[in-house]
Amino acid sequence: MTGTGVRCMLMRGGTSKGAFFLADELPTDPTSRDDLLLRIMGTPDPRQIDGLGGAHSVTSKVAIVSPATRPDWDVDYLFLQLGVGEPTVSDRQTCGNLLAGVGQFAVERGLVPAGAERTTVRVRLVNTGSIALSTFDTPDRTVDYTGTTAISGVPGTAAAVELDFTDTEGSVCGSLLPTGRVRDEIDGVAVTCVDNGMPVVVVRAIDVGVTGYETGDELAANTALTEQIQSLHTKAGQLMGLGDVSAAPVPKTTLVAPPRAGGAICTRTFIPLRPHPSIGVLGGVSVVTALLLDGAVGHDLLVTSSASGPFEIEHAGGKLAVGVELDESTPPRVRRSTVIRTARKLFDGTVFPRQ
Ligand code: NQM
Repeated sequence: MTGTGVRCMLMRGGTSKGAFFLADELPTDPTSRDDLLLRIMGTPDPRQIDGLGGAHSVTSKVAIVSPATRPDWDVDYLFLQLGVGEPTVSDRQTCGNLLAGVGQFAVERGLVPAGAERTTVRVRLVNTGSIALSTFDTPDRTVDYTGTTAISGVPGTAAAVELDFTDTEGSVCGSLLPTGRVRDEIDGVAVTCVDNGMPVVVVRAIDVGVTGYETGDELAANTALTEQIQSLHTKAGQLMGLGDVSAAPVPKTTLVAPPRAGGAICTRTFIPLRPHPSIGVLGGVSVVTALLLDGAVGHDLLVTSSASGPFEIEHAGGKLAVGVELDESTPPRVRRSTVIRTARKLFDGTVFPRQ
């Protein structure tokens, strides 16, 4: 396929942007596939100037979609995180933001028929094994991306995409509390390690010497903080059973602080070392799940009037509202998690990879 074009749809999904492919239009061998994707995205040039990537991890993403392997769902979605300055391709996490475009892509490519007004696509997240339902508008049986829903971090409005997750609990690490405890200590700092679809280390901002209200640039400029986050990332990865995570995008670290804009909690997230402009979807769901647990780091900071939300997570770019339904058993179980996103088709055509 080198030198020739590959069919590709560029989509914004939530606050991420990525290249969407049908699996059977890419090489089947993962090594050749990853080599091709690196050249398509322009990695490892930090500017990704010769490819589709946008020089940030939230715009250096790939979704590979294929027909379902079982009748229990409609399509398989494999997410790949491509490095920006490093030639890495990782399948160690999924992405709930790009997921917001998967159902529409499946309809546009003819994998799933559109409903008369609305369509629900059952998507299997190949990276984690869980299933998400994605529901979106299809008036006249065609995908309509236009609408009146605004989400923080994206200018303007678009059609709402409802995402509903089940079986995300422990889907990367094996259990909701992968260390077996609701609270651990790393480098003398109290942390809660959680996995409700995304492995996350929750830390009080004040415990690492910041307020939790800094801008991304201020956090990025704080080299002592970056070193601390790196150490937390590496050691939490071991504690969570993820092994050597030095080149892996997970676990994420989320700093929490009291809300100050009417939300349930204020957050600043690192993916894994660079400040996130907002917060990931499953990252946000995992943080809220942790905060709901008695004894978790930050539990006392959560401001909420309802047991299942929606919980408005304040982040560096605004707010993300998530719903998390827990049952009260011991240990607690997650019934479902929900979030509203928007998505948009940016182009559909042929991409020509760098030689
Ligand atoms: O947590 C960024 C994003 C994500 C992932 C990241 C995501 C999620 O903002 O489900 O969406 O945490 O790497 O898209």
